[in-house]
Amino acid sequence: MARDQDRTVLSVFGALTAVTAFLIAAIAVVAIANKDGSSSSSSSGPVAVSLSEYKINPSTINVPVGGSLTVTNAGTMPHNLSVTGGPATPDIAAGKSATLDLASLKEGTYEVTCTIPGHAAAGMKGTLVVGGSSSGSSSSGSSSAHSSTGTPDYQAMDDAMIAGADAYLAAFTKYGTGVPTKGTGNVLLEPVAGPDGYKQINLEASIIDWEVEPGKVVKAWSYNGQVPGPAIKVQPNDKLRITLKNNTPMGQDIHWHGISTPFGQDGVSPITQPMIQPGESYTYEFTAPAYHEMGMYHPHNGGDISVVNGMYGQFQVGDVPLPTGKTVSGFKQPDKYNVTQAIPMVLNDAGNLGLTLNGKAFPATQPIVAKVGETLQVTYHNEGLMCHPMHLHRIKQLVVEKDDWPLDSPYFVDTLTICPGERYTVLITPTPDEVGIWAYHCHILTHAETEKGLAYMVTALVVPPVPPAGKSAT
Ligand SMILES: [Cu+2]
Repeated sequence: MARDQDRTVLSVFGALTAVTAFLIAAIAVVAIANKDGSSSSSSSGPVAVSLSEYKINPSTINVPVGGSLTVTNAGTMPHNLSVTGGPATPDIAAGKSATLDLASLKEGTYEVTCTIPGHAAAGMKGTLVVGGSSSGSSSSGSSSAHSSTGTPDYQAMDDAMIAGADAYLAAFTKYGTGVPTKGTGNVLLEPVAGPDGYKQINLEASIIDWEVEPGKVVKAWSYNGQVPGPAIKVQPNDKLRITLKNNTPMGQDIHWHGISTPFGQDGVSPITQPMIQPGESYTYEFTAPAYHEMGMYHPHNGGDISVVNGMYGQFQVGDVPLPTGKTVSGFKQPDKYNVTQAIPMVLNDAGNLGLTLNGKAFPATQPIVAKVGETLQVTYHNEGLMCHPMHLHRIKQLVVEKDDWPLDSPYFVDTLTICPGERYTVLITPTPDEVGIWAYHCHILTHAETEKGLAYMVTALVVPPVPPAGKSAT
Protein backbone atom coordinates (compact mmCIF):
# COMPACT_ATOMS: atom_id res chain seq x y z
CA MET A 1 0.00 0.00 0.00
CA ALA A 2 2.79 2.40 0.87
CA ARG A 3 4.40 1.55 -2.44
CA ASP A 4 1.16 2.16 -4.26
CA GLN A 5 0.87 5.49 -2.55
CA ASP A 6 4.40 6.29 -3.56
CA ARG A 7 3.56 5.34 -7.10
CA THR A 8 0.46 7.48 -7.01
CA VAL A 9 2.50 10.41 -5.85
CA LEU A 10 5.18 9.74 -8.41
CA SER A 11 2.64 9.43 -11.13
CA VAL A 12 1.39 12.86 -10.18
CA PHE A 13 4.79 14.14 -11.02
CA GLY A 14 5.01 11.96 -14.07
CA ALA A 15 1.71 13.20 -15.38
CA LEU A 16 2.71 16.75 -14.84
CA THR A 17 5.94 16.78 -16.74
CA ALA A 18 6.42 20.45 -16.11
CA VAL A 19 5.71 20.33 -12.43
CA THR A 20 8.42 22.74 -11.63
CA ALA A 21 7.29 25.07 -14.33
CA PHE A 22 3.87 24.78 -12.79
CA LEU A 23 4.96 26.26 -9.54
CA ILE A 24 7.21 28.74 -11.19
CA ALA A 25 4.43 29.96 -13.40
CA ALA A 26 2.22 29.96 -10.37
CA ILE A 27 3.42 33.25 -9.16
CA ALA A 28 4.76 36.08 -11.22
CA VAL A 29 8.44 36.60 -10.73
CA VAL A 30 9.02 39.75 -8.83
CA ALA A 31 12.16 41.46 -9.84
CA ILE A 32 13.64 43.01 -6.78
CA ALA A 33 15.11 45.87 -8.70
CA ASN A 34 16.78 48.73 -6.96
CA LYS A 35 14.51 51.65 -6.84
CA ASP A 36 16.63 54.64 -7.47
CA GLY A 37 15.39 57.16 -5.01
CA SER A 38 16.98 60.30 -3.89
CA SER A 39 20.50 60.30 -2.58
CA SER A 40 21.52 61.89 0.64
CA SER A 41 24.46 64.18 0.57
CA SER A 42 27.23 63.72 3.03
CA SER A 43 28.23 66.74 4.96
CA SER A 44 29.77 66.53 8.40
CA GLY A 45 27.74 65.03 11.25
CA PRO A 46 25.43 62.04 11.23
CA VAL A 47 23.40 61.43 8.10
CA ALA A 48 19.65 61.17 8.66
CA VAL A 49 17.88 58.03 7.48
CA SER A 50 14.19 57.36 7.87
CA LEU A 51 12.47 53.95 7.99
CA SER A 52 8.83 53.27 7.25
CA GLU A 53 6.60 50.56 5.76
CA TYR A 54 8.42 49.43 3.64
CA LYS A 55 11.03 51.94 2.63
CA ILE A 56 14.46 53.12 3.55
CA ASN A 57 14.74 56.82 2.77
CA PRO A 58 16.95 57.81 1.09
CA SER A 59 17.42 54.57 -0.76
CA THR A 60 21.03 55.51 -1.48
CA ILE A 61 22.82 56.79 1.60
CA ASN A 62 26.12 58.59 1.19
CA VAL A 63 28.41 58.95 4.22
CA PRO A 64 32.04 59.90 4.57
CA VAL A 65 34.52 57.32 5.86
CA GLY A 66 34.21 57.22 9.65
CA GLY A 67 30.70 58.67 9.52
CA SER A 68 27.50 57.67 11.27
CA LEU A 69 23.76 57.59 10.71
CA THR A 70 20.84 58.81 12.74
CA VAL A 71 18.14 56.30 11.94
CA THR A 72 14.56 57.27 12.73
CA ASN A 73 11.62 54.92 12.56
CA ALA A 74 8.86 57.01 10.99
CA GLY A 75 6.65 53.96 10.50
CA THR A 76 4.09 52.20 12.62
CA MET A 77 5.93 48.98 13.48
CA PRO A 78 9.48 48.11 14.59
CA HIS A 79 12.25 48.31 11.99
CA ASN A 80 16.02 48.19 11.94
CA LEU A 81 18.77 49.20 9.58
CA SER A 82 21.46 46.61 9.02
CA VAL A 83 24.51 46.76 6.83
CA THR A 84 24.78 43.31 5.27
CA GLY A 85 27.85 41.76 6.89
CA GLY A 86 28.38 44.88 9.00
CA PRO A 87 26.97 46.93 11.84
CA ALA A 88 23.25 47.18 12.53
CA THR A 89 20.89 49.12 14.74
CA PRO A 90 18.76 47.20 17.22
CA ASP A 91 15.08 46.97 16.34
CA ILE A 92 13.80 50.53 16.67
CA ALA A 93 10.26 51.06 17.94
CA ALA A 94 7.92 53.29 15.94
CA GLY A 95 8.73 56.94 16.52
CA LYS A 96 12.17 56.25 18.03
CA SER A 97 15.68 56.80 16.69
CA ALA A 98 19.06 55.14 16.96
CA THR A 99 22.59 56.04 15.95
CA LEU A 100 24.52 53.69 13.72
CA ASP A 101 28.28 54.13 13.88
CA LEU A 102 29.92 53.22 10.57
CA ALA A 103 33.54 53.78 11.63
CA SER A 104 34.28 50.09 11.05
CA LEU A 105 33.44 50.31 7.34
CA LYS A 106 36.04 50.92 4.67
CA GLU A 107 35.32 52.99 1.60
CA GLY A 108 32.94 51.07 -0.58
CA THR A 109 29.36 50.24 -1.43
CA TYR A 110 27.21 48.13 0.89
CA GLU A 111 23.71 46.74 0.98
CA VAL A 112 21.46 47.92 3.80
CA THR A 113 18.18 46.26 4.77
CA CYS A 114 15.69 45.93 7.56
CA THR A 115 16.26 42.36 8.75
CA ILE A 116 12.82 41.86 10.30
CA PRO A 117 11.43 38.94 8.28
CA GLY A 118 9.64 40.03 5.15
CA HIS A 119 10.57 43.69 5.39
CA ALA A 120 13.53 43.63 2.99
CA ALA A 121 11.49 41.67 0.50
CA ALA A 122 8.71 44.21 0.88
CA GLY A 123 11.05 47.00 -0.14
CA MET A 124 13.28 47.86 2.83
CA LYS A 125 16.53 47.60 0.92
CA GLY A 126 18.99 50.32 0.06
CA THR A 127 22.54 51.13 -0.76
CA LEU A 128 25.14 52.61 1.52
CA VAL A 129 28.05 54.38 -0.14
CA VAL A 130 30.92 55.05 2.25
CA GLY A 131 33.42 57.68 1.14
CA GLY A 132 32.16 58.01 -2.40
CA SER A 133 32.65 61.18 -4.45
CA SER A 134 29.25 61.83 -3.13
CA SER A 135 28.10 65.14 -1.93
CA GLY A 136 25.53 66.54 -4.25
CA SER A 137 25.34 63.15 -5.93
CA SER A 138 24.57 64.38 -9.40
CA SER A 139 21.82 63.12 -11.65
CA SER A 140 24.13 60.31 -12.67
CA GLY A 141 23.79 59.25 -9.07
CA SER A 142 20.89 57.01 -9.89
CA SER A 143 22.63 55.08 -12.62
CA SER A 144 25.81 54.79 -10.59
CA ALA A 145 23.79 53.54 -7.63
CA HIS A 146 22.36 50.98 -9.94
CA SER A 147 25.65 49.76 -11.30
CA SER A 148 27.33 49.92 -7.93
CA THR A 149 24.88 47.40 -6.54
CA GLY A 150 24.72 45.65 -9.86
CA THR A 151 21.75 44.91 -12.06
CA PRO A 152 19.63 42.19 -10.46
CA ASP A 153 20.93 38.81 -11.53
CA TYR A 154 17.78 37.48 -13.14
CA GLN A 155 19.40 34.20 -14.14
CA ALA A 156 20.46 33.55 -10.54
CA MET A 157 16.94 34.39 -9.39
CA ASP A 158 15.45 31.92 -11.88
CA ASP A 159 17.94 29.25 -10.80
CA ALA A 160 17.07 29.80 -7.14
CA MET A 161 13.37 29.56 -7.98
CA ILE A 162 13.87 26.24 -9.74
CA ALA A 163 16.08 24.83 -6.97
CA GLY A 164 13.60 25.80 -4.25
CA ALA A 165 10.58 24.37 -6.06
CA ASP A 166 12.51 21.19 -6.86
CA ALA A 167 13.52 20.74 -3.21
CA TYR A 168 9.92 21.19 -2.09
CA LEU A 169 8.53 18.68 -4.57
CA ALA A 170 11.33 16.22 -3.84
CA ALA A 171 10.56 16.40 -0.12
CA PHE A 172 6.88 15.93 -0.82
CA THR A 173 7.56 12.92 -3.02
CA LYS A 174 9.82 11.36 -0.41
CA TYR A 175 8.15 12.27 2.88
CA GLY A 176 4.73 13.69 2.03
CA THR A 177 5.81 16.92 3.71
CA GLY A 178 7.54 20.14 2.87
CA VAL A 179 11.30 20.21 3.38
CA PRO A 180 11.47 18.58 6.83
CA THR A 181 11.90 20.74 9.92
CA LYS A 182 11.60 19.98 13.61
CA GLY A 183 8.29 20.65 15.27
CA THR A 184 4.65 20.47 14.22
CA GLY A 185 1.84 22.72 15.36
CA ASN A 186 -1.95 22.37 15.46
CA VAL A 187 -1.86 18.91 17.06
CA LEU A 188 -5.51 18.05 17.69
CA LEU A 189 -6.54 18.20 21.37
CA GLU A 190 -9.97 16.75 21.99
CA PRO A 191 -10.37 16.45 25.76
CA VAL A 192 -12.53 13.77 27.36
CA ALA A 193 -14.72 14.36 30.40
CA GLY A 194 -13.43 13.25 33.79
CA PRO A 195 -15.52 11.66 36.58
CA ASP A 196 -16.90 15.07 37.65
CA GLY A 197 -18.16 15.72 34.12
CA TYR A 198 -15.56 18.38 33.33
CA LYS A 199 -13.18 18.23 30.40
CA GLN A 200 -9.73 19.25 31.60
CA ILE A 201 -7.28 20.92 29.22
CA ASN A 202 -3.70 21.63 30.26
CA LEU A 203 -1.68 24.29 28.53
CA GLU A 204 1.86 25.34 29.25
CA ALA A 205 3.28 28.61 27.99
CA SER A 206 7.01 28.62 27.32
CA ILE A 207 9.67 30.01 25.02
CA ILE A 208 11.10 27.36 22.74
CA ASP A 209 13.52 26.92 19.87
CA TRP A 210 11.40 26.61 16.74
CA GLU A 211 12.63 25.68 13.27
CA VAL A 212 10.59 28.04 11.18
CA GLU A 213 12.28 27.06 7.92
CA PRO A 214 15.02 24.53 7.24
CA GLY A 215 18.00 25.45 9.39
CA LYS A 216 16.48 28.67 10.69
CA VAL A 217 15.73 28.29 14.40
CA VAL A 218 14.09 31.19 16.23
CA LYS A 219 12.82 31.82 19.75
CA ALA A 220 9.09 31.17 19.59
CA TRP A 221 6.56 31.70 22.37
CA SER A 222 4.44 28.59 22.48
CA TYR A 223 1.61 26.64 24.02
CA ASN A 224 2.69 23.05 24.76
CA GLY A 225 5.86 23.46 22.71
CA GLN A 226 3.96 23.88 19.44
CA VAL A 227 3.43 26.69 16.95
CA PRO A 228 0.52 27.03 16.45
CA GLY A 229 -0.55 25.61 19.81
CA PRO A 230 -2.78 22.53 20.05
CA ALA A 231 -5.96 22.74 17.96
CA ILE A 232 -8.57 22.45 20.71
CA LYS A 233 -11.94 20.95 19.83
CA VAL A 234 -14.78 20.70 22.32
CA GLN A 235 -18.51 20.13 21.98
CA PRO A 236 -21.41 22.51 22.67
CA ASN A 237 -22.35 22.65 26.38
CA ASP A 238 -19.10 20.98 27.44
CA LYS A 239 -18.02 21.90 30.94
CA LEU A 240 -14.40 22.98 30.62
CA ARG A 241 -11.49 23.52 32.94
CA ILE A 242 -8.46 24.92 31.19
CA THR A 243 -5.29 25.27 33.24
CA LEU A 244 -2.44 27.45 32.06
CA LYS A 245 1.02 27.03 33.56
CA ASN A 246 3.09 30.12 32.82
CA ASN A 247 6.71 29.29 32.12
CA THR A 248 7.40 32.54 30.28
CA PRO A 249 9.02 35.64 31.81
CA MET A 250 5.89 37.71 31.15
CA GLY A 251 2.47 37.87 32.80
CA GLN A 252 -0.02 35.71 30.94
CA ASP A 253 -3.72 35.32 30.38
CA ILE A 254 -5.73 33.56 27.64
CA HIS A 255 -8.39 35.28 25.64
CA TRP A 256 -10.87 32.95 23.93
CA HIS A 257 -11.20 35.08 20.81
CA GLY A 258 -14.64 34.59 19.27
CA ILE A 259 -15.86 32.17 21.93
CA SER A 260 -18.81 33.12 24.14
CA THR A 261 -17.64 32.96 27.74
CA PRO A 262 -18.77 34.68 30.94
CA PHE A 263 -17.10 38.07 31.53
CA GLY A 264 -14.82 36.72 34.24
CA GLN A 265 -13.39 34.12 31.85
CA ASP A 266 -12.67 36.49 28.96
CA GLY A 267 -8.95 36.40 29.68
CA VAL A 268 -8.17 40.11 29.71
CA SER A 269 -5.88 40.79 32.66
CA PRO A 270 -5.96 42.88 34.75
CA ILE A 271 -9.65 43.59 34.01
CA THR A 272 -11.32 40.19 34.12
CA GLN A 273 -8.67 38.33 36.11
CA PRO A 274 -5.30 38.85 37.76
CA MET A 275 -2.29 38.46 35.52
CA ILE A 276 -0.82 34.95 35.73
CA GLN A 277 2.69 35.63 36.96
CA PRO A 278 5.75 33.75 35.70
CA GLY A 279 5.84 30.34 37.37
CA GLU A 280 2.16 30.46 38.35
CA SER A 281 -0.80 28.41 37.15
CA TYR A 282 -4.37 29.53 36.66
CA THR A 283 -7.54 27.66 35.74
CA TYR A 284 -10.35 28.94 33.57
CA GLU A 285 -13.72 27.31 34.08
CA PHE A 286 -16.70 27.82 31.81
CA THR A 287 -19.36 25.97 29.89
CA ALA A 288 -18.90 25.97 26.14
CA PRO A 289 -21.66 27.72 24.21
CA ALA A 290 -24.70 25.65 23.26
CA TYR A 291 -23.94 26.13 19.56
CA HIS A 292 -21.00 25.91 17.18
CA GLU A 293 -18.34 28.60 17.38
CA MET A 294 -14.97 28.83 15.66
CA GLY A 295 -12.47 30.80 17.68
CA MET A 296 -8.85 31.10 18.55
CA TYR A 297 -7.00 31.39 21.81
CA HIS A 298 -4.09 33.68 22.54
CA PRO A 299 -2.73 35.93 25.28
CA HIS A 300 -4.29 39.35 25.65
CA ASN A 301 -1.54 40.80 27.83
CA GLY A 302 1.60 41.56 25.83
CA GLY A 303 0.18 40.09 22.67
CA ASP A 304 2.42 42.30 20.56
CA ILE A 305 5.26 40.09 21.81
CA SER A 306 3.78 36.73 22.71
CA VAL A 307 1.13 36.36 20.00
CA VAL A 308 3.27 37.39 17.06
CA ASN A 309 5.99 35.06 18.34
CA GLY A 310 3.69 32.06 18.26
CA MET A 311 1.18 31.92 21.13
CA TYR A 312 -2.02 31.13 19.29
CA GLY A 313 -4.21 28.20 18.39
CA GLN A 314 -7.60 27.22 17.05
CA PHE A 315 -10.42 26.79 19.56
CA GLN A 316 -13.44 25.11 18.02
CA VAL A 317 -16.80 24.32 19.57
CA GLY A 318 -18.77 21.70 17.64
CA ASP A 319 -18.71 21.11 13.91
CA VAL A 320 -18.93 23.77 11.21
CA PRO A 321 -22.44 23.63 9.68
CA LEU A 322 -22.08 22.93 5.97
CA PRO A 323 -24.33 24.21 3.15
CA THR A 324 -25.49 20.74 2.08
CA GLY A 325 -28.04 20.72 -0.71
CA LYS A 326 -27.81 24.48 -1.33
CA THR A 327 -27.19 25.93 -4.77
CA VAL A 328 -24.32 28.39 -4.83
CA SER A 329 -23.74 30.46 -8.00
CA GLY A 330 -25.54 27.75 -9.97
CA PHE A 331 -23.59 24.88 -8.45
CA LYS A 332 -25.70 22.40 -6.50
CA GLN A 333 -23.95 21.38 -3.31
CA PRO A 334 -23.99 17.71 -2.34
CA ASP A 335 -26.46 16.35 0.20
CA LYS A 336 -23.45 15.11 2.11
CA TYR A 337 -19.88 16.38 1.89
CA ASN A 338 -17.09 13.84 2.18
CA VAL A 339 -14.99 15.98 4.55
CA THR A 340 -11.77 14.05 5.07
CA GLN A 341 -9.63 16.77 6.63
CA ALA A 342 -10.33 19.87 8.70
CA ILE A 343 -7.20 21.98 8.67
CA PRO A 344 -6.44 25.13 10.64
CA MET A 345 -4.41 27.59 8.55
CA VAL A 346 -2.94 30.14 10.93
CA LEU A 347 -1.42 33.20 9.29
CA ASN A 348 1.33 35.25 10.93
CA ASP A 349 3.66 37.90 9.61
CA ALA A 350 5.58 39.36 12.53
CA GLY A 351 7.85 38.69 15.47
CA ASN A 352 10.61 36.13 15.24
CA LEU A 353 8.46 33.83 13.11
CA GLY A 354 7.75 36.35 10.38
CA LEU A 355 5.64 35.47 7.36
CA THR A 356 4.38 31.97 8.07
CA LEU A 357 1.57 29.48 7.52
CA ASN A 358 1.00 27.34 10.61
CA GLY A 359 4.33 28.41 12.09
CA LYS A 360 6.41 27.45 9.06
CA ALA A 361 7.77 29.32 6.06
CA PHE A 362 8.24 27.82 2.59
CA PRO A 363 9.82 25.34 1.90
CA ALA A 364 8.90 23.97 5.37
CA THR A 365 5.16 24.53 4.83
CA GLN A 366 3.02 21.39 4.72
CA PRO A 367 1.54 20.53 1.30
CA ILE A 368 -2.11 19.49 1.51
CA VAL A 369 -3.38 16.43 -0.33
CA ALA A 370 -7.02 16.22 -1.37
CA LYS A 371 -8.36 13.46 -3.60
CA VAL A 372 -11.03 13.99 -6.20
CA GLY A 373 -14.39 13.67 -4.47
CA GLU A 374 -13.03 14.59 -1.06
CA THR A 375 -13.78 17.86 0.63
CA LEU A 376 -11.12 19.73 2.50
CA GLN A 377 -12.26 22.11 5.22
CA VAL A 378 -9.76 24.89 5.84
CA THR A 379 -10.15 27.48 8.59
CA TYR A 380 -7.97 30.55 8.29
CA HIS A 381 -7.00 32.45 11.42
CA ASN A 382 -5.05 35.68 11.12
CA GLU A 383 -2.86 36.16 14.21
CA GLY A 384 -0.52 38.64 12.52
CA LEU A 385 -0.44 42.37 11.85
CA MET A 386 -1.38 42.51 8.16
CA CYS A 387 -4.17 41.33 5.87
CA HIS A 388 -3.31 38.38 3.64
CA PRO A 389 -5.15 37.52 0.41
CA MET A 390 -4.92 33.71 0.31
CA HIS A 391 -5.09 32.48 -3.25
CA LEU A 392 -5.59 28.89 -4.36
CA HIS A 393 -4.96 28.18 -8.01
CA ARG A 394 -7.74 26.68 -10.14
CA ILE A 395 -9.88 25.10 -7.39
CA LYS A 396 -12.54 27.37 -5.96
CA GLN A 397 -12.81 27.97 -2.25
CA LEU A 398 -16.39 27.91 -0.98
CA VAL A 399 -16.61 30.33 1.95
CA VAL A 400 -19.05 28.83 4.45
CA GLU A 401 -18.26 30.67 7.67
CA LYS A 402 -16.96 34.07 8.76
CA ASP A 403 -15.64 34.28 12.32
CA ASP A 404 -18.28 32.41 14.33
CA TRP A 405 -21.09 32.78 11.87
CA PRO A 406 -22.10 30.15 9.34
CA LEU A 407 -23.13 32.04 6.19
CA ASP A 408 -26.72 31.92 4.96
CA SER A 409 -25.29 32.64 1.51
CA PRO A 410 -22.00 30.87 1.04
CA TYR A 411 -19.90 32.13 -1.86
CA PHE A 412 -17.04 31.00 -4.09
CA VAL A 413 -13.70 32.82 -4.24
CA ASP A 414 -10.29 32.15 -5.66
CA THR A 415 -8.71 34.68 -3.32
CA LEU A 416 -9.85 35.34 0.22
CA THR A 417 -8.43 38.19 2.26
CA ILE A 418 -8.11 37.50 5.96
CA CYS A 419 -7.27 40.47 8.17
CA PRO A 420 -5.94 40.40 11.75
CA GLY A 421 -8.36 38.78 14.18
CA GLU A 422 -10.54 37.31 11.42
CA ARG A 423 -11.41 33.68 10.76
CA TYR A 424 -12.94 32.17 7.66
CA THR A 425 -13.80 28.56 6.95
CA VAL A 426 -13.78 27.39 3.33
CA LEU A 427 -14.52 24.10 1.58
CA ILE A 428 -12.28 22.86 -1.20
CA THR A 429 -13.67 20.00 -3.30
CA PRO A 430 -11.46 19.02 -6.26
CA THR A 431 -13.17 17.69 -9.37
CA PRO A 432 -11.65 15.14 -11.80
CA ASP A 433 -10.39 17.89 -14.10
CA GLU A 434 -8.60 19.55 -11.19
CA VAL A 435 -5.88 16.92 -10.75
CA GLY A 436 -2.54 18.62 -10.29
CA ILE A 437 -0.19 20.36 -7.93
CA TRP A 438 -1.67 23.76 -7.32
CA ALA A 439 0.09 26.71 -5.78
CA TYR A 440 -1.64 27.97 -2.64
CA HIS A 441 -0.22 31.21 -1.32
CA CYS A 442 -0.64 34.72 -0.03
CA HIS A 443 -0.99 36.96 -3.04
CA ILE A 444 0.99 39.85 -1.61
CA LEU A 445 3.86 38.79 -3.82
CA THR A 446 6.56 39.80 -1.37
CA HIS A 447 4.90 37.42 1.12
CA ALA A 448 5.35 34.57 -1.35
CA GLU A 449 8.62 35.22 -3.07
CA THR A 450 12.06 36.74 -2.72
CA GLU A 451 14.98 36.98 -5.09
CA LYS A 452 15.79 33.47 -3.82
CA GLY A 453 12.54 32.07 -5.18
CA LEU A 454 9.35 30.95 -3.46
CA ALA A 455 9.30 31.89 0.22
CA TYR A 456 7.20 32.43 3.31
CA MET A 457 3.42 32.03 2.88
CA VAL A 458 3.39 29.43 0.12
CA THR A 459 2.18 25.86 0.15
CA ALA A 460 0.69 23.48 -2.41
CA LEU A 461 -2.61 21.67 -2.82
CA VAL A 462 -1.96 18.27 -4.37
CA VAL A 463 -4.81 16.48 -6.14
CA PRO A 464 -3.59 13.02 -7.16
CA PRO A 465 -4.78 11.41 -10.39
CA VAL A 466 -7.89 9.26 -10.13
CA PRO A 467 -6.93 5.53 -10.39
CA PRO A 468 -8.39 3.74 -13.41
CA ALA A 469 -11.77 2.12 -12.75
CA GLY A 470 -11.57 -1.33 -11.18
CA LYS A 471 -8.33 -0.58 -9.38
CA SER A 472 -8.41 -0.11 -5.68
CA ALA A 473 -7.93 3.45 -4.61
CA THR A 474 -6.25 2.50 -1.40
CU1 LIG B 1 0.52 38.07 2.98
